[in-house]
Amino acid sequence: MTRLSPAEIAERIKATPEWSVMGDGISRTFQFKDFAQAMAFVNQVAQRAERVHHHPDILIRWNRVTLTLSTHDAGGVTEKDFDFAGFADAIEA
Ligand code: H2B
Repeated sequence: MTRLSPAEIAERIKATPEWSVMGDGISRTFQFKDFAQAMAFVNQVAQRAERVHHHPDILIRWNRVTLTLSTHDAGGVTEKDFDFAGFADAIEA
């Protein structure tokens, strides 16, 4: 999996407008009703991460969950990260 260039990321992120570039990755903060809802989301993210062997950084702060996605093996953002972002957007909805 090859790392996307900054121009490719800028183009690709238009399809996932809630996400922004953060260092070597892409990041989004999701907000929920309460901690239990936030954890239910995190558990779905964790199951997917194990299934696809792609693991976001996860910051949980009561009803907010920040996911940061990058592909360590590639040293930056790849299509895998955008795939995962799309999945997270879909389960949040
Ligand atoms: N997660 C993320 N975010 N990036 C990776 O490059 C990565 C991973 N590599 N999870 C996976 C595990 C790799 O180490 C295994 C062997 O597939």
